[in-house]
Amino acid sequence: MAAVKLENWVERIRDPKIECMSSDEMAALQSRRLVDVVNRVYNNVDFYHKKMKDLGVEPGDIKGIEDIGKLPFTTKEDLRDNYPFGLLAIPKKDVVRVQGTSGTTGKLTLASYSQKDVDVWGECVARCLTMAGLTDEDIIHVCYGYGLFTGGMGLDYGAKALGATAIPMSAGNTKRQMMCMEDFGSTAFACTPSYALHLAESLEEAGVVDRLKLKAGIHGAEPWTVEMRKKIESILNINCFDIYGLCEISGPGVAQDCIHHAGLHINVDYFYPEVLNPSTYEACADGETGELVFTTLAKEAMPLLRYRTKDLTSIDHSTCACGRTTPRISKFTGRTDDMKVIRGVNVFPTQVETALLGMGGAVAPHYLMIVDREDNLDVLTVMVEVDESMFSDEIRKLDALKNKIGAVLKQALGVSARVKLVEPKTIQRSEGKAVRVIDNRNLQ
Ligand code: DLL
Repeated sequence: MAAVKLENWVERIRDPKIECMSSDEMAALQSRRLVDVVNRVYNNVDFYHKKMKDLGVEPGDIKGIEDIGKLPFTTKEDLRDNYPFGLLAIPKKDVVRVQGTSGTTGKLTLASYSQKDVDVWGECVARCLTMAGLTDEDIIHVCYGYGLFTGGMGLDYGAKALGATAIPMSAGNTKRQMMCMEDFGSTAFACTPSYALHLAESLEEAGVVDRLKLKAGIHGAEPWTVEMRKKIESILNINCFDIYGLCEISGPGVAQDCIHHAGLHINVDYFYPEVLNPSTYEACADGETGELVFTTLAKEAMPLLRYRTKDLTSIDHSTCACGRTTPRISKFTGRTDDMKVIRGVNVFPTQVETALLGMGGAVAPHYLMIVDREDNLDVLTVMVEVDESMFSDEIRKLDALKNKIGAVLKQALGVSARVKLVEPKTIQRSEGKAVRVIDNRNLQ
């Protein structure tokens, strides 16, 4: 089945009353919800009661969304300090589910949900699936992990709310994924973009792409580039969408891009976004990059005020070509803690991805960055997979390719990198979030 490209796209909006609401009406809704959530956390969560007292803020000081800047921030460390149930705003018996993330840094972060929280989560994901053109007739192959990680359950709840069929594959066993995808006639699949690429290449290698009914891919949980999206789309002849979320705030479905791919629409009736300058905490203007901060407006079990995500993005409040008025955040370049400072230059793995994919097929978009310190100097090595045919080439040609990649990376990153060419499939494929950087400097 051919992908439905922009020119014959039928726009479906699950909840136009909300997703196309005027900014005044939305601000009024957010204000009502903010006043309510502030009262609930002040009265039920010792941590917030104390934080607000310390700042000299009373619930009565918060009259609407314009007062959000008076509220305290919440950090991942605060969640760890109150692990596992210290931030509950409801009796523990009313918690119906917990989800968590181990993340790349430190201990597990746990989030609790009431039944209403689970329903809202499913609704938000259903809005995203609708944004991707899916309906109750679709068969959604979920190869995100089921378990504490929110990917599997989140997509499952979304498919359920939409009335679509969910296939709970969970992660791993690529051969079985391929068989079920073909046999069950899956029309969409959901997994991390790195695994999507691996699965797409495996399907292509097996020569089964033409027998599939796939039309959409729902990918997120890690940063990925436009070039990577186009690569997966072209192998499978589908449309792919970028879904964002984090377990502290709900899970996948906090935001997603529409067919115009002009930023990710945030479900702002439930999650109030601020993009702040990470050093001054001043609000960034539209288009300016800063740290994304969320306040949950309707969560019952574990509401969070001004949660610092450490994710870097910019915001756009203009109405999108799709008709939605919900503000859009730009595709993520990474987290503040993904960024590596190499010889004083800020480097994100997504820059390497863009550079490699821009080389027109000479190299595969599978890469690993290794940062070492030699003689007090940072050294960046980028391992890059080359095509099988290239590998059998003469050394002279390989050297030329290596030099070319080196030059492209230097241009893209602003810092030189050693390039190590490796054979196809040498770099470990991930079934979940890909590990793109190994920083050995922290061990020395
Ligand atoms: O990754 C939730 C999720 C599952 C999102 C499935 C999308 C699909 P956590 O494990 O708590 O939750 O990790 C959250 O992952 O703060 C971002 O740094 C990163 N992240 C999530 N989605 C995207 C995305 C899930 N689309 C952390 N692009 C977040 C870039 C993303 N980074």
